[in-house]
Amino acid sequence: MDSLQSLVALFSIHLLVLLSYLHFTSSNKTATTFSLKLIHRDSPESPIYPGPMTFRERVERYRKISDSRVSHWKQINMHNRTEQPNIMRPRVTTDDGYLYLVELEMGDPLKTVYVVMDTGSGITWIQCLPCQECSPQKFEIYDPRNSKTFKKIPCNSPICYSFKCIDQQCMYSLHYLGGDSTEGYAASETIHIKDEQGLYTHIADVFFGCSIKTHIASADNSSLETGIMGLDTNPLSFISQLGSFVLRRFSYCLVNPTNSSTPLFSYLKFGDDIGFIGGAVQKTPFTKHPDFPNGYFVNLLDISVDNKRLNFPPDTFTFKPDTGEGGFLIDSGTVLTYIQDTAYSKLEEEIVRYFSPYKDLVRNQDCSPPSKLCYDAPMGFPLFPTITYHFQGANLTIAPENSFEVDYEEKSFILSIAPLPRLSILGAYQQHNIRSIFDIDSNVFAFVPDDCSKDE
Ligand SMILES: *[C@@H]1O[C@H](CO)[C@@H](O)[C@H](O)[C@H]1NC(C)=O
Ligand SMILES: *[C@@H]1O[C@H](CO)[C@@H](O)[C@H](O)[C@H]1NC(C)=O
Ligand SMILES: *[C@@H]1O[C@H](CO)[C@@H](O)[C@H](O)[C@H]1NC(C)=O
Ligand SMILES: *[C@@H]1O[C@H](CO)[C@@H](O)[C@H](O)[C@H]1NC(C)=O
Ligand SMILES: CC(=O)N[C@H]1CO[C@H](CO)[C@@H](O)[C@@H]1O
Repeated sequence: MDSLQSLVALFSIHLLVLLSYLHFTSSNKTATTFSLKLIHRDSPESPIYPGPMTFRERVERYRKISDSRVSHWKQINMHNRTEQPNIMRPRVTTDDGYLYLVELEMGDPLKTVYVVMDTGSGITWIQCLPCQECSPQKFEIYDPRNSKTFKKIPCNSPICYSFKCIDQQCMYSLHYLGGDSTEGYAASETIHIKDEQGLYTHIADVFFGCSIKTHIASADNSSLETGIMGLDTNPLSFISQLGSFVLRRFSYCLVNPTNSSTPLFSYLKFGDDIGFIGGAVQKTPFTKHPDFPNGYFVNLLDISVDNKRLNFPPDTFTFKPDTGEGGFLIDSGTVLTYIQDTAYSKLEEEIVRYFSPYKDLVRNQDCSPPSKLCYDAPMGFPLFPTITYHFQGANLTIAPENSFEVDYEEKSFILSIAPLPRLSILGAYQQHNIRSIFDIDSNVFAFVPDDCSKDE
């Protein structure tokens, strides 16, 4: 990690140089604000829409995704790694991977690409033609030879300080934990962002990785993303590049994909476009995790079930350098919430205690993994508890439908929280219908309940 940290320091020094490299052109709209359409991968709007699914099929799919995504966390001891990935991130997968796609228009002539929104990684990349080794993808691979605004990053550019110069070409290479990887040219393109009136803001020279060698173990022809939009605090991430133009602030509101009556898209918003400054917004500072210096960690102090505090010792979730344990990550790319196993059992016990008076509930030992707690319940059982995360200076109360996945057909429900060694992660399922705001300059994570299906 030392080398990664010094890399970050190096990046920071060159950040000002980097920012002056970007320029916005827009005469009709201020460039300090914009939104991109955010589409759930299973939405009819999604280019990889798998077709209609029953509630059970959806839930099973999310569990499969979630479990494989974090399975890599379980295998590693942060302080005794044999793998040396430069990204501490579960694998980049297709089916086993991410959930929310960002629709991005780029190049001249303009092309639409879909990238996965990932608050847990930094560098944005897409596959480019001609590939040496392309991973199969359902829609057209980006061909930079057809774009007038595509540029390769020269080796003497500050951006290239962190990459390698090979045959006078600036080449990036990212190795994800779990073995997946992407390699290619460091490049830049013009990104076009359309507002509701159809007017475009053009952002020239946005750095991205143009992958010509993509290795994704589980890729197949049917369920395919082109790449990743990295939104962590790495100085080369999408949000860091837009930097002061958008006040280094972005926000999303995740629609609940299990509720098929809602339109399954919302917006990834930057800068002023975040809009509301309501009184109910709560804020907690980001904290640092030395193993993930660019990740969005917050300080979790305690958890309540049905407003009853579990009274965890105050340092339960803080990072402990001696053991490498602790930390609470806000992540858009993991489905379920994971609570470090030492604390998970106490949480589960309290939820079991909450349900114990209801004699018509039957605990089912055969839960869909990775969940450990599920019940058979009579039709219409209405009495689910809220779960509250008590952060430093803020309480995030999760509505019951985001903590318990209820299957009305099967008359059963499952807890959307599972145990994990070492680390805790707030996953996408518990973030449904919450506007989450990442304000890097102010160093705060802010949130407020919202109806994401009404996002505009
Ligand atoms: C580190 O990992 C290696 C190989 O997996 C193992 O042999 C060694 O005992 C481990 N060391 C510690 C301190 O856990
Ligand atoms: C994927 O598509 C390629 C080219 O269209 C084809 O050759 C290959 O057989 C397909 N693979 C599967 C698993 O369908
Ligand atoms: C589905 O969404 C609609 C509209 O937001 C809401 O009224 C309804 O309660 C939701 N249903 C479930 C099962 O969450
Ligand atoms: C969070 O909830 C606790 C009660 O469990 C309360 O004492 C505290 O004031 C709340 N904090 C905020 C910032 O609302
Ligand atoms: C760059 C651009 O789109 N400029 C337009 C701004 O709006 C005026 C009037 O609506 C147009 O005439 C410009 O072409």
